[in-house]
Amino acid sequence: MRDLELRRRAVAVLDGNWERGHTVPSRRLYPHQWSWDSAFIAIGWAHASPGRGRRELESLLAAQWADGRVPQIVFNPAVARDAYFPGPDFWRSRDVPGTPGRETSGIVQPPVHAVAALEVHRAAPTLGRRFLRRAYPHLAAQHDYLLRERSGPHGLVAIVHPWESGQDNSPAWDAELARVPADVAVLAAHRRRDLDHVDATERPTAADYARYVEIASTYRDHDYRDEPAAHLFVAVDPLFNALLAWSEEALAEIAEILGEPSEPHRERASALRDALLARCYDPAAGHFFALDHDGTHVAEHCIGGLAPLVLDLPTDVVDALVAGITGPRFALNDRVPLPSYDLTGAAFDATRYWRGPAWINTSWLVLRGLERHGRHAEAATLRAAMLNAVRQEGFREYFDPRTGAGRGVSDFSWSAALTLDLLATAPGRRSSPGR
Ligand code: 9WN
Repeated sequence: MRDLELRRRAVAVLDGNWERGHTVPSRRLYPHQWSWDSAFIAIGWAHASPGRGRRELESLLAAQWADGRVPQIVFNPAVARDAYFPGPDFWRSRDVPGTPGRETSGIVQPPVHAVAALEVHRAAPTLGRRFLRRAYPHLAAQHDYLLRERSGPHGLVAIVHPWESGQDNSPAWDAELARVPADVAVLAAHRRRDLDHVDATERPTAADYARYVEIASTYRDHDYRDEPAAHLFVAVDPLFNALLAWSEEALAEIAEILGEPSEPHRERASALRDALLARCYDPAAGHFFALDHDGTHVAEHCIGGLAPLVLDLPTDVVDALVAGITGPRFALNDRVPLPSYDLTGAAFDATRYWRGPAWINTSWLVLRGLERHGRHAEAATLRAAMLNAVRQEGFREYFDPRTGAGRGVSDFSWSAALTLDLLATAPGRRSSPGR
């Protein structure tokens, strides 16, 4: 399939998923607005309709809570209340003071929105400046919330639910999750709607779901206050922190465009990068590991541990990460994007969600990192793999990391959106924040 036809199909997917002001990740499985999806989707819209890219981010930011958190899900009132589980009746955001008019979930997702806002601006700078002026205080408040309420003694921001990582059932969370009681009877009161759309072997297990529900309802029962008793799960995700640092770099550029002070953002970006290197990087393994609630390394090689490549890093660290990408664990090739988890790892599962399958968004982040560090040969190979996967299988949610077979839902928005970005930008010619 030629590039032009692939582009046409990608735009058609986004068009089909556009829902008056936002884009659903998937019509069937995810019929509302999701936080980090919207950031990736806006990056895609920047190449097809910058106006929609702006609206995508603005509709998400309009659902920001008074404390600054940008919620993981903004529920569409026009969609049946039980179309997705957990839905608005589970999260009960209306019961919490300081929440917006729209119903939302009470947790967050990786903060890559300032990067997206900058890219949307660059696509149409004249109108984009007014957009940046409106978005900037929201994006700054989003980061302030995370740094104020979620940062720990390690200088990194914690996630309090696996869903906050966006890599829901990654083996990085197994040990921390095992501390939460898995009472599958909890699920009897609810109906998992995901299993209506996707084979159970591709989704998290019932035990994992029971724990997800337990963690979320405990947080809800504390009115989503970030106090120790509200959190049954606490972990540090290198991807989440790398994206926060990258977004701080983007905020610095946005501040410069608007004539605001940029130095505080650059300082925060450097402090996060230094803390990632000090606390998550393991020189012997050549990988960034997640931390458990005690700040101990979780020695699992997950794709999130490659995400700090989007930041400035010492050359020896970049060399080690690239060796990991090209070695047996992540096996870079030009047919299938990067696995979400170590192909040689004990917990590897080629089919189940974030325990092996290849996802377009995480490969795209690594691609941006490789480009930042001038690793053009590896970047070109990864770009070829991503394009090959969507050409062969369509805009699937994820792919078998060994065969490339499509998994999860079809017509998945960020797979289409980031394909538009790949097609729009010649390899090695980008200007991400920090370049
Ligand atoms: C829970 C929407 C989201 C993505 C996540 C992905 C999946 C939800 C789910 O879908 O998570 O947020 O129901 O499994 O793991 O990264 O944002 O596409």
